[in-house]
Amino acid sequence: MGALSRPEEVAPLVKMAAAAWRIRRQIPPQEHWAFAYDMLQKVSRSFALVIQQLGPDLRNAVCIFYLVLRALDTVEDDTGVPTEVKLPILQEFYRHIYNPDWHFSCGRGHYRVLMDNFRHVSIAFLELDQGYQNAIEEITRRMGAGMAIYICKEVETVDDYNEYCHYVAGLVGYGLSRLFHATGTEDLASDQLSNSMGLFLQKTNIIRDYLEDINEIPRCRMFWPREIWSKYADELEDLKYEENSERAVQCLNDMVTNALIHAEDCLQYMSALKDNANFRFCAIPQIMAIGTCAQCYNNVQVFRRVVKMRRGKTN
Ligand code: D9A
Repeated sequence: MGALSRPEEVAPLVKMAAAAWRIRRQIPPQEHWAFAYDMLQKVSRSFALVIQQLGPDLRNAVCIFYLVLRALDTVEDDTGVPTEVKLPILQEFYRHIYNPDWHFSCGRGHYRVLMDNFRHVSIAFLELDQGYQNAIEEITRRMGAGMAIYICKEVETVDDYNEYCHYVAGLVGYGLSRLFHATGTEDLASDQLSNSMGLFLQKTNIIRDYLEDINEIPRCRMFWPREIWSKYADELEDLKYEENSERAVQCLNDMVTNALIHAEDCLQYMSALKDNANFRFCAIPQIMAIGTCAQCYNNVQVFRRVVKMRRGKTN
């Protein structure tokens, strides 16, 4: 319905459907791979299609990397898990991925299905080449340790904000750069540029999700750094009230400007990529993010309803 009222978005949507169909035939036949790709599609919508366009070895490694990260996220996010239970799971997650007998039930919906059937992800992980396994292990270890720090700590300063985003997203950039390099198609990107790829995406999500996060019950954590919002309001919640619209938009613009600091690094990262499939894989989320930044800038609606890019508009 949404797309039909916008004829220019129909062709991209049909292309996406055709791509989805072609790709379904390239998945390894075993049960654990079927589970992995099915899960990927359920938890990541359009991004699953982009992953599946990668070359065969890299695609399997990225699929498992993505699911491992989602599982780690699910543990981090589940406010029903007591901190003393959560911390050791986050810190030791990089060991659990080697053990198909390990499991921990948490999260909701598809995420709970992922956690309850995590053995399939482990079995698939153990089939990856050593170089891929090492990269995924190291990133999972560092991310789990970083998440554990921020379970107990709030994002106060802009430095904290950069550090938190480094743990949950910049490290993903490091990991992917290592996977690309292990495949043999790319030079190893610098840590600085890889980090920026994650920070730009993560900061954009944090900006867009203000309302969703502030209205969450029980409200767990907010990621807008105090050092920025305190210039405009006494409490972060105050930004959502209509009487504070002007200051709210100023604060929003400050946040978007902060995110855009990383855009130049992202362009430099992407311009060094040699393989076209890798380029598309990196560029599509970046295009979504820059589009989201453009949509959010100076837009008070961020504080009223959830601002999302429509799918047909992204292709
Ligand atoms: C990514 Cl393996 C992510 N994150 C994303 C998706 O893109 C990055 C999580 C795991 C992996 C990759 C991504 C893609 C390409 C290159 C990258 C990269 O670095 C070189 O990561 C930095 O958002 C999550 C983090 C930002 C935390 C890293 C894109 C994605 N899009 C969603 C859309 C949405 O609104 O969430 O997942 C989707 O299509 O479902």
